[in-house]
Amino acid sequence: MPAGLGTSARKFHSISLNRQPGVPFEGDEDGASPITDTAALSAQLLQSDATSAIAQLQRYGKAVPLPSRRSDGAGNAQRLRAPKNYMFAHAATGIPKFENRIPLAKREAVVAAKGDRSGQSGSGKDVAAIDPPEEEMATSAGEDAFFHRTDALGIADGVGGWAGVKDADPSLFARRLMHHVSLEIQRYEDIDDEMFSHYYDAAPVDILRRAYEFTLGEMEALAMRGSSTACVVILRGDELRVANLGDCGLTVVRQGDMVYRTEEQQHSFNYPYQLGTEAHSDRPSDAQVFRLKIQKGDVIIVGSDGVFDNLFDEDILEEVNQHLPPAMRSEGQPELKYSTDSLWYESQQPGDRLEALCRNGGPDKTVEVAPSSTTKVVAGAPKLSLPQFHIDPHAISLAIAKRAKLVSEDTRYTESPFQMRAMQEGLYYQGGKRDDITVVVAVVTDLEDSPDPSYHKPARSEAFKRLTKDDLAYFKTIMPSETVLATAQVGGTADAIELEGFNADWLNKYRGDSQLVLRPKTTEQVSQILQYCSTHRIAVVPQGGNTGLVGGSVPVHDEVVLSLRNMSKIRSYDELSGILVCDAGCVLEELGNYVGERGHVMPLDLGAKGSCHIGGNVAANAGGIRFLRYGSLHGSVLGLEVVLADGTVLDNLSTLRKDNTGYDLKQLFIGSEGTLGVVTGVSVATPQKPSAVNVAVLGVPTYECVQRAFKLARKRCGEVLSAYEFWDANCMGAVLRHHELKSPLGAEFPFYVLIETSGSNKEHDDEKLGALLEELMEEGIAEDGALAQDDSQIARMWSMREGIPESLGKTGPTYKYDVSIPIPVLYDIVGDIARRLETAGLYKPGDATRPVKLVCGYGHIGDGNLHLNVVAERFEDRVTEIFEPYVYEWVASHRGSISAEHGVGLMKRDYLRYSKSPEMIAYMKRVKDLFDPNHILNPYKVV
Ligand code: FAD
Ligand code: 2HG
Ligand code: ZN
Repeated sequence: MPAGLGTSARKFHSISLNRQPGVPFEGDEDGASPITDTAALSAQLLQSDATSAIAQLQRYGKAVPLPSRRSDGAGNAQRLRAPKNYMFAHAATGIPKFENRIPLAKREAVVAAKGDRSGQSGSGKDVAAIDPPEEEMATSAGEDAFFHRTDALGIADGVGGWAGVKDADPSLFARRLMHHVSLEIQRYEDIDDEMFSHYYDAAPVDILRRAYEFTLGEMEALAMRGSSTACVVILRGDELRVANLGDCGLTVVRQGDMVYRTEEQQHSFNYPYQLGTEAHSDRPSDAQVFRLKIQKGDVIIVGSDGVFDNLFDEDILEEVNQHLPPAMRSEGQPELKYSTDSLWYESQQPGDRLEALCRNGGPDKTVEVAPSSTTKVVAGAPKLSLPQFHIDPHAISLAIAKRAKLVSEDTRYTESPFQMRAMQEGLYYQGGKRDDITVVVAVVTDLEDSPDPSYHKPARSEAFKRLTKDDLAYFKTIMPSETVLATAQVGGTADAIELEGFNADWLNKYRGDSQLVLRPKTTEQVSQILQYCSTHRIAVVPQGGNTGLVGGSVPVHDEVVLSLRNMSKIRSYDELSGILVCDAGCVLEELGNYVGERGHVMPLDLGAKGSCHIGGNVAANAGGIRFLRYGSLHGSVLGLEVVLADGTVLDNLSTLRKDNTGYDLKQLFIGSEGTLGVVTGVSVATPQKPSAVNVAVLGVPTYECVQRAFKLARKRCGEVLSAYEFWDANCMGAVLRHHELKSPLGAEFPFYVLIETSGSNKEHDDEKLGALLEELMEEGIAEDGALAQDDSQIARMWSMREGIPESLGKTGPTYKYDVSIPIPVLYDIVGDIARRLETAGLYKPGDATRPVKLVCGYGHIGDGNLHLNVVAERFEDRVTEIFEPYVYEWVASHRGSISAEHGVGLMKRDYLRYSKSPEMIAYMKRVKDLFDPNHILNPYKVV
């Protein structure tokens, strides 16, 4: 450790000080770097002794003939049975320092070139002869590049010192390097590839070498230059294999403590080891190469120096800890526990020396490691064994990247690792280091777990095109640029954080990775978008207010989000008939206010009214609290304007109440959840606003009394009864805890009921409701009751009921089952599930240490619709397994529906058979094929 830094409480990547000449240094072109000597650099480059990249390419592939899997029978078969325990749940965030700084024309040339990679070689400047595959496997964030897979991670940091050098493009170099690394890794999975039989032998340094040769060949073919640092990580079984060259880095956090991180390889200050076109003094074989034994739940962070120059290890650790479940956080203060004892090391070859493996001995410490046949025993045994957990790698990568970005932009920040090192070198430097920031995060999870443990995520369909900047360029020609939100990955300038609200759902359970959000303003734009997407097979997720509860409104992978929020005009309103024609993106509450001022009400109402769109309501066929009175949207919607997958506009915006001319196609789109077309306009009949509304809340002793009260309410007030809702004591507890509301009743009850009447004769309604309440009390069906005296009391009673989902969400991650079951047995399932969870030891009422905190039921009992909610510590398989498919089986056995009103989305796609026969599902698929033959609309959802 350099003198003077040992006293600091904060740690950072250290550097070795053995200078080697011949390669550019890591300068910072915006002048933030203390060293900028590009003239000297150019001179060095011009003199450098470059090996012919083409020659390297030609050598590649022939050099080491590998035995095929088949010819290597027994030995390999045994190897293939070796433990293959873990995989990564992975995500990445990249924030470029500047926008669009990469010379695009040059990048384009490489990407446009087509050919067969295997056995190909570049030749001179003939771009067409180089051989990138169809798709880029790596993503650029400024001059950083990265990729992430379930078994590998990689980061390259294009060296900034090339600034001002003619034909230099370090960003391109870094990206192509990572692209080829990713392709090399893929080869181990291809049974027809010779590497297949070497799956367990894969070594990142070899992968890096092969990728480097390809990259050199490409750069030479393009007559371009660049260099990059690199960190390549692969996972085999429970072993992490790392090749780290230069100033990227890797860190391992285990149960809240940082147990490992790499050292930087620097020739001298700000001058990292690097691979480059004319910088051959450093080679892949110079990389630090090591293996680590990892455990389930380990969080692996691979970052560019934009992270490690701006964040101290403690900062990173703090961010990680905030995203760990409480049981996995460090006990007490998180610690930096770098130690040879905390991990297992294995050398690649017996006798290898692994340099600077652990920080506690100082930067130059060399650790002698055991030969590969033996391993060092872990001293710090795991604190606890957690078979299941939920850690969100996306949230961690975002948090670290954002924090590094904040520091990097703060020129007055006095304590960045870069600043400390510069000062140590005797260079005055203040603040963070402005740089591209890339953070790839992997959470180690069981192979059999899905990459995101909270739900089953279907694999990305390779039938869909991955977006390129050409696609982005097209969209910008058809719609205003402010309506296009794109990240650097697809050639845009938005931060990933800006897309967060479109990628994550209301429950924070489902999360996609879209890099492009389109917010058209007109039907014509929607049509052009879809026409283009159909032609190019680009997957699209229509999105309204994103309040859906079944994972239908967010992308699963990288689908384009087509948000309707910019289409929010009322097109016409007929005050006589009450027929409203409006854009799909109108917010339900705003429509309610609009028609309310004109003496009408929307035929539907629900707790998410402040955010959800009428188009989303139609697409989801939402039910809500007025269903009892006004029925389904299948009745209220008079017409729709829908854009089909191929861009065809189906204009069926009828304002006719009666129209019996053939098939009623609009009905197909109501409840189609964005899988058949994009709703752009809605015509809906709005009923007359009732002049007399009464609301009462009752305290009820049993579920049987809830039913008896309903029966009596229909008998006594049938013609004015407009809502009958119920909820249990657990729901009430959550609402009172999280809302500023007081119960209108004097005591607590096992169940609560809300009765609403809506009519036109206040006296008559008051009288009827009053008589009903009296009777209910007299019969002992209700034990207490309160009748709202004015509109504000009415509103408060309703917000008690409507606030339940939000209150439960504040209590913890919530599993939601929305089922239709015959009313007599409707609540049985709540008790049943609670018992199952108790038997499994996961739940005990009142015991906050259990993984499940609350099991509760509420809903629209008048419609036979129960909302069974289970609030847990986190979404995890061992909890999910208790009720899936149990709930669906239970519902099917009572001939109920597994989705009363929320839809199928992603959540229930695999369970549709519990409510629909094989024949019906087959016909649903045929309808899908008819309207969307390429299946670009909301893929992976519904059917
Ligand atoms: P989104 O959530 O954005 O999308 C829902 C589905 O429709 C997705 O599959 C999406 O792809 C598709 N979609 C959206 N817009 C379009 C479009 N223009 N064209 C084609 N497809 C589109 N639901 C009920 O049924 N009853 C309730 O009482 C109820 N209460 C809720 C209370 C809360 C607090 C919350 C958060 C949700 C509630 N929901 C309820 C669930 C939800 O279905 C509704 O909020 C609403 O219908 C969704 O509308 P949205 O605009 O948010 O659509
Ligand atoms: C409601 O009725 C909604 O409040 C949401 O349909 C139900 O969150 C739920 O389970
Ligand atoms: Zn509901």
